[in-house]
Amino acid sequence: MELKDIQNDLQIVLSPKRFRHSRGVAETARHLAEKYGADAHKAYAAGWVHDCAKELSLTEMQHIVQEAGIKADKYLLSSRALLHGPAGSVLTETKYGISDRDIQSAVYFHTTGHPDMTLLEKIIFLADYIEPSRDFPGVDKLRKLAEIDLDEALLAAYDSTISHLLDQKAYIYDLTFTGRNDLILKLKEKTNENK
Ligand code: DGI
Ligand code: FE
Ligand code: FE
Repeated sequence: MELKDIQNDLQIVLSPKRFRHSRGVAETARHLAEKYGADAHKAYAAGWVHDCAKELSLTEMQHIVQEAGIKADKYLLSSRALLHGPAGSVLTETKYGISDRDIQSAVYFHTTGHPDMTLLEKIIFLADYIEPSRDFPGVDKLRKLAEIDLDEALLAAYDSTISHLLDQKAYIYDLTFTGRNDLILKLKEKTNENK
């Protein structure tokens, strides 16, 4: 499918607010890709589709991932917040015809991240957080940090998500923790190398 046709479909399946958010993620991701040396076309397309499954029911998401043979644990399978990434990555391929694995994995992991993220995965994770229609305390600081250091901004986004989940007494998925810890170790190594 051409990107224009994908956008037309998203306009139908997403609320106006979510559609605006998706455009914001696409444009922010393209900017970050140009800045940090990732493929800007892939970043733009991944940004558009990253939340394509967000407004499906949990049952629909479960069907999609099970039919695709994705191994999902009970925590992933029981949460729309966690499952819309994996379900969206399936639709990226089956509904929108995007066979690019880098784009698919950026969509798959955009909510939780994971250890050893690719540059494109980091960009989508962060763009999701800071795109122009996002409005939460601290977002401007994060936007500024994203212009200076991608990994430091990613860590701040992880920490803000985790704090928020702690405040809500929510279940925190393993990949959210292990992704954050992996990044902390890598940033410490980077600091030590520069000493
Ligand atoms: O889909 P968006 O709203 O654009 O953003 P997102 O895909 O980052 O999803 C955000 C939601 O996911 C938000 O309500 C926090 C939640 N979330 C992120 N990591 C975890 C999580 N929820 C749980 N329960 N556990 C996590 O580890
Ligand atoms: Fe999302
Ligand atoms: Fe999003």
